[in-house]
Amino acid sequence: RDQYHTVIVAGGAGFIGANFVRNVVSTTNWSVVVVDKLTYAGNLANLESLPVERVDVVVGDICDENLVNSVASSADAIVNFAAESHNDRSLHAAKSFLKTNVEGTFVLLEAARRFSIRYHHVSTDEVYGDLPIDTDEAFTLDSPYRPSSPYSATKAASDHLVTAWTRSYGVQATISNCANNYGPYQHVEKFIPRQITNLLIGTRPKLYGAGSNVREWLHVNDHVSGIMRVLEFGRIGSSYLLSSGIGVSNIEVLRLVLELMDHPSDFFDHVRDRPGHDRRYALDSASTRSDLGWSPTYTDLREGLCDTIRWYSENTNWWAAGKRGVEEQYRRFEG
Ligand code: NAD
Ligand code: TDX
Repeated sequence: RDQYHTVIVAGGAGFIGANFVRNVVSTTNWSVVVVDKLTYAGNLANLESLPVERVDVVVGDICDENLVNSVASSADAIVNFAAESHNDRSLHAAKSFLKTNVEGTFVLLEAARRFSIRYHHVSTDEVYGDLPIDTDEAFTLDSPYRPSSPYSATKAASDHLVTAWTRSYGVQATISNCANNYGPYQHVEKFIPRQITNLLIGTRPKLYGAGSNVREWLHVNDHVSGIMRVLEFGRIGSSYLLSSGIGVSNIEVLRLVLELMDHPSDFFDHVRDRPGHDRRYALDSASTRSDLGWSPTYTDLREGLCDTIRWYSENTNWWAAGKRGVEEQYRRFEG
């Protein structure tokens, strides 16, 4: 951990980035420079009550070379969480996904190259595409990249840039590909917080199609601890798969949320399915676990969901203002 003094956290005002910054402040003595454009998904409230002498916030775009170079010149590392992250949005307006996810990664890599600093790229299991529902197969580091959505195609492209910049220019980079996250500060457009907050305002949850699609759920704290391990012990040029082994269908997740929030198990609506909807994600994280000595602390989805439901119940001010706009947008998406 002593290898870093000042770390740039791109996208540090978003869901996972903000949880990462909080972890850095409480477990290291690094200084953090958050670079965040504050899109609809970025929220300074996510960084509230952190010590100003440890966390500097620069509001700006990772595609802005001058800005990135000016912060990178006095940093030891860049950890990149900045992205357009929502599949449904990417199906309606992909351009900002190309811009931020691909061009933004290029700009950060060029800065890492110019100033010879460490770069860590936060990516997703979705780069591998999907798996059949009725198998127990899981993706490994040898699985081919086969992204299906505009979002995942741009994440795959950005991973390839990282690999190429390491090989061609010797950039000191690593990648982590993580399963679906849940936990505090997740935007209410995403599946779990959308349904929790629907129930808190008395609206019926919305399930795409039959709800048989399977996601592997990792608590955000465990994602953050995995990235910390990669920063500390990761081998340059390597990718790491971060996952929980907790693969659950959407309808099962929803039934658990309904049960934990004291609603009948049929209190939800089936809505139009997502076009091209990936069937199942699963990662084999055995090599990451043994190489980095990492494992998730949340091994029970019920416990993680209980904590998450409590957080959204106790922090209505954090999400209430944005909820109506998100649901209006979904009504347009869902036709
Ligand atoms: P998020 O949408 O909650 O946050 C993204 C942040 O990036 C926001 O603060 C936003 O303002 C910022 N941002 C967007 N465009 C920017 C730009 N051009 N310049 C600077 N900042 C910009 O996303 P998240 O869920 O926290 O995801 C973070 C990263 O983790 C993404 O790269 C995503 O692909 C990856 N990931 C997410 C999950 C998940 O389940 N949420 C799983 C695996 C990987
Ligand atoms: O209202 C909903 N109803 C529903 O059934 C929403 C918002 C989603 N769903 C389904 C679609 C997916 O099968 O729930 C599942 C999870 O949906 P999202 O929360 O949109 O996540 P997903 O598309 O799986 O992608 C997430 O994990 C991988 C993150 O958003 C990505 O950033 C990450 O790369």
